[in-house]
Amino acid sequence: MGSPNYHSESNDDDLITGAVFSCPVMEKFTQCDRILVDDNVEIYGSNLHYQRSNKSLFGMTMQLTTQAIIICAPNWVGPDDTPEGICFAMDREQPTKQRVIFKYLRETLVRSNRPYESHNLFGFSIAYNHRNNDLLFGLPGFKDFSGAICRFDENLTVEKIKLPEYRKTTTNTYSGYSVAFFPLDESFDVLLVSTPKYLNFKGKIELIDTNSRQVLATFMSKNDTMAEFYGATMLVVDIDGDGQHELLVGAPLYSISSKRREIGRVYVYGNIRQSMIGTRRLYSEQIIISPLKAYGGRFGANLAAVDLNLDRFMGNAPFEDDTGAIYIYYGTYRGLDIDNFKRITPENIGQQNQLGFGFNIWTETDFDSNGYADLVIGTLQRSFVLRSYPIINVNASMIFEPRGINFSDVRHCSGQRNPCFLTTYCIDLSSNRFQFSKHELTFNVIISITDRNLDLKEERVLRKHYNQTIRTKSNRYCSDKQPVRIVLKNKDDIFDIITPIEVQLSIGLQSKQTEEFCPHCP
Ligand SMILES: [Ca+2]
Ligand SMILES: [Ca+2]
Repeated sequence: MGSPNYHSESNDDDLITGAVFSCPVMEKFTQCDRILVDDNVEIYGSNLHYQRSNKSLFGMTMQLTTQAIIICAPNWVGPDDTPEGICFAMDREQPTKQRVIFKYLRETLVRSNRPYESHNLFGFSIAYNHRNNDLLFGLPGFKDFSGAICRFDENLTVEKIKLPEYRKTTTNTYSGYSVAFFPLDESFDVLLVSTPKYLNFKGKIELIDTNSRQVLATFMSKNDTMAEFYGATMLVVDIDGDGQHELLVGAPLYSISSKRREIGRVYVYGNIRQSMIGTRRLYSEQIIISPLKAYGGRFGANLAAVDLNLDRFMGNAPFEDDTGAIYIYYGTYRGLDIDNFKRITPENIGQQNQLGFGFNIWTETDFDSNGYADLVIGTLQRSFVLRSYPIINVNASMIFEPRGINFSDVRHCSGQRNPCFLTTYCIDLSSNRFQFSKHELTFNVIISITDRNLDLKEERVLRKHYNQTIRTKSNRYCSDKQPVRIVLKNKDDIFDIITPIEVQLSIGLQSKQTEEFCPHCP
């Protein structure tokens, strides 16, 4: 866990050093160990010795590689008082066993005929390529904040990647604010770099071929707004599972009016590979606007992918309603399902007074080894681990007997004089991982008759709701042995007997048993 504004009270020199903690999530009592970085270690490739600096933002960015944990302090100030940034490669298994401290070599630049050292902000963003063991770093402060990117291979050999020069002034455009690798095919990766303040905050993202140094594609924000900080975040993920990756881009400062400022939106691009052949723009673009449109919510300030239902998926997190919320969208073979999402707020997990829930998300660890990656959700003060369980798809059907209501026919009504009808419902369950025969599920089933007249205090036709708890170890449950009798009011008590009735079946999984729920899945 990174804590970039950590202020150690035992500090002699009273610095905001930042800190990173290693926390055993599955232990009963969580005691986190601080990963300390020794001063005076030689910085790789230089004869300088590392000294910590105030407000270095140590722990702001972290990246796991095959062998190491990379932790960066992008605002670290070196000997010439410029925030150049520095990174640390720790052993993945033993983080306290420090390996290498490295940074981008300082470059002396010239402004108004005077030389100055560039504010690199090295390590502000990181991406990792598993196939080549390459690390990509953003340096958005380089050269008067025009920004730069560089790549390190596993031997820490640096390659500066030249970004295209723009004709207009490029200072303060922040190229490298976010970086990513994009797998073009099975063996070839290209780079994505965002420039969120390009053209006065309009923002753009470039897809760059590192061999030919060519820009293969450019993505830009829509013309309907200014300063939405397009490219603050990027996510490369195969949403529809066709083997080709899609790109998601966060624009968290998107505003629609002065009352709905900084609500945020996310762009989803598909068909990227095809659009690079020829000159025509062929990629598809879809936009998800912050569902709540809450002032200052900053939807899209963070993006993460997790295969929760083992069926392609993406999660997404903003600052919303003061406390924040995360949104989970499901990927289907037809693309992202924009309409059906899950919103999780601190209140949903019994936590009040949190600030910035979703400020950060980690989705790469399955802590309880149940086959499902769990979510670590950061706030401004704490982190929460949300355990993931197998997703069960529910399909329900109902049949009615008789098909129409005859008020004078009370044959099925068990001696009562009220009109009634019988219904049989079936619930079909399916899941990629859940073994129905091994674990009992408890459902609460409610049958009600919805009434569209919301002003009405009492039910129009129904005498009482039907409510039942079902326990099953099967993937199908039917009430056919015991059809449900729905008893209606007497005809004289129903003021509207013409409007057809709608019967609603709601099925809720009882969550009381979460501890036992699929303990050894799969
Ligand atoms: Ca795809
Ligand atoms: Ca898990």
